[in-house]
Amino acid sequence: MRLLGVVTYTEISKYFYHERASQLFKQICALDEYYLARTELGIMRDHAGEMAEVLGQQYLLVEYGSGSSTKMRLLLAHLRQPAAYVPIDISREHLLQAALALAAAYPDLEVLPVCADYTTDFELPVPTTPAAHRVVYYPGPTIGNFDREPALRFLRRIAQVCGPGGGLLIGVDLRKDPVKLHHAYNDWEGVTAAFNLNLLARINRELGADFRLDRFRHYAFYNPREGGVETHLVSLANQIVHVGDAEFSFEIGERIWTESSYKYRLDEFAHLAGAAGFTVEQVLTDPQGLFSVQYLTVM
Ligand code: AVI
Repeated sequence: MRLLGVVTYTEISKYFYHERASQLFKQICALDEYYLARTELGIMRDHAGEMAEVLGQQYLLVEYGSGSSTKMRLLLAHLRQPAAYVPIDISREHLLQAALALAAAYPDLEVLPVCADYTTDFELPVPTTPAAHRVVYYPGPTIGNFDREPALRFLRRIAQVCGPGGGLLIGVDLRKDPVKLHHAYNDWEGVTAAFNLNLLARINRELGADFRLDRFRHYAFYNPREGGVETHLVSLANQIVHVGDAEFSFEIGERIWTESSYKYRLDEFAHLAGAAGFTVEQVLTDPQGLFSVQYLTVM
């Protein structure tokens, strides 16, 4: 990424997700072209019983980026008595609302919300009922937003949180027809473009910048060598942009790389998981093999 002098893009693109962008992302998830969200939900609906089976019982269930806990509700209908549920989210208000609603719907479940950035260190609360092991739930295809090395580091970190006997239930988007990927990240209504350009609006607002949004265009493409979709913003003119006191010049056609969405082959992800200290215990996919939900256990 070439933005504010930062050359390499490593961690998950978390600066997208703020107010308007979160609304836009919800709209993306409802798009026909964006197969990911509904395919994952379909897998959860079709296989929640099997998932519940491998997770065991009396575990501390920790969800990373819990948001409104929609997928968790699907799982909870099938799970065998977790010791407690720990939703983790960076948005305090969102987190508390969802935790209260969930606690009301499941009065026997201890809900212990943690407001934190799950990519950094945080402390887990101790449940009233002792837990036999820990299960981290990381739904969605977000692991694909990490570059390879950071993905490995992040999975290693999760393996530590899980600890011995623990596991990770994770969504992983799979390699597929590049045309399908192209449409998923270039929807005809332009919602993904608005989501991407909104990053510049946020920089303007919060960092005192003067990006002109009409001088940049959303540009996403599948890179077969890297096995991922790269999302960029292309400068449509030779221009100078100010961010606070700093000045950045863009040539026409020059790009800001805003996000990567890597897609995995099953063997490739198993290799990555192995390097992070996990064994793949269960892989559930949709009938077309577009997306997977996998259960990994700590080796
Ligand atoms: C959040 N993340 C998994 C999405 C993805 O598919 O990489 C973000 C997104 N970017 C454009 N469309 C959706």
